Amino acid sequence: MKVGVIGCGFFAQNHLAAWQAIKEISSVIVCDQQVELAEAAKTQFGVRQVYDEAEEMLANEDLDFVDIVTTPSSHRLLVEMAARYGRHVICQKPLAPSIEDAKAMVDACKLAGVTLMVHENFRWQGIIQRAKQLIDSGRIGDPFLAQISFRTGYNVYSNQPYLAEDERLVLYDMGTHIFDLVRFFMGEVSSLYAQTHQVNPDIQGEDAATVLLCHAAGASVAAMNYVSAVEHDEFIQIPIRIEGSHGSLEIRRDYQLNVVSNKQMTPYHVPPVHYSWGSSLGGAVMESVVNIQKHWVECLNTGTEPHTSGADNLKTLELVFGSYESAAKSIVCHIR
Ligand code: NAD
Ligand code: 89V
Repeated sequence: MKVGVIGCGFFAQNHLAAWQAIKEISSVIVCDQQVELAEAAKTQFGVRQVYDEAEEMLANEDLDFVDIVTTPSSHRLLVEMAARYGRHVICQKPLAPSIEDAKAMVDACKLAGVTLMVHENFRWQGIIQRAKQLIDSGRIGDPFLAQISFRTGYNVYSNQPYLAEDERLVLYDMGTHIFDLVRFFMGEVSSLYAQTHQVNPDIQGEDAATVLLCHAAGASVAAMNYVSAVEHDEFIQIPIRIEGSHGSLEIRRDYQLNVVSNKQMTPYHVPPVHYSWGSSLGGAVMESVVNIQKHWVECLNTGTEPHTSGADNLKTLELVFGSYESAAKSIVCHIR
């Protein structure tokens, strides 16, 4: 398969390294408005061709799909451009700055008959996949409570300086990951109540948020911040605790996964698959990027809908924007 990668910045390095590791990918073309970044990608990843304009690449290259790794303000333009050229398309999270934009993108891809997947990769970390397998096997019975936290003091602004300028920060950037995990483990959300805070005075948006989410059978508590001062910073690992009718499951730091089933505890150690090129964000990220991109290739080969399709991701984005509404008005936001 031939992929056209649009955006050769910070996170694209992980996408490009992962495409090299996937045998079905025969050719990678790159595009970046900052053409020097595209040229750097050509050198580092053995890319065949370089562009600085997406439309020129789409017009000149017979691509099987496009992989968009730009920041959200350009996502709608680029997704709809790929759809116009009849190209299947992956787009990084957050899909769009509004639910209306996101719905228009999903509709444009459906109308064009192309597949849209959001590169929402946290659920593709090996330890998350293992946890889901154990829960689906019935080891803890029926889940009724999830506690999912992503709290770190890691300087996220060093690799992603735009985050310090975003008026909407942790719910928009991290909530898209956490709410996808909430839905992955607990199902769809009926209502939510959110509170946000700005702790760091040197940024524009909220850097701390706590959200209570209600499901048909239980509740989730999602806590996220980019400002924690803790003894063991677990950055990019996600402490999770799921409680069920017959037991509980807990993901702890150092890739430890403990299951209590009918009062018996079974420990599992689920470290990420190691990839030689690694990722500045840690091994679990690299593993998740390879996994979601392999999933994408399998979906194209079998004609099946990706787990985090554009249509599916609308339900996650509803929780992001619903959380902002809830926090702004101090109300319970009813989702469906
Ligand atoms: P970045 O700013 O480092 O890179 C984006 C690149 O896209 C830039 O080089 C820019 O020149 C280029 N670009 C922008 N618009 C373009 C256009 N119209 N045509 C061609 N090139 C264009 O951003 P980043 O930190 O790599 O983040 C990119 C996306 O990845 C964001 O949406 C971010 O939220 C997401 N991200 C995801 C993860 C994850 O999946 N875990 C981690 C970090 C970032
Ligand atoms: O993973 C991400 O989406 C990044 C983060 C700062 C969390 O690493 O934005």
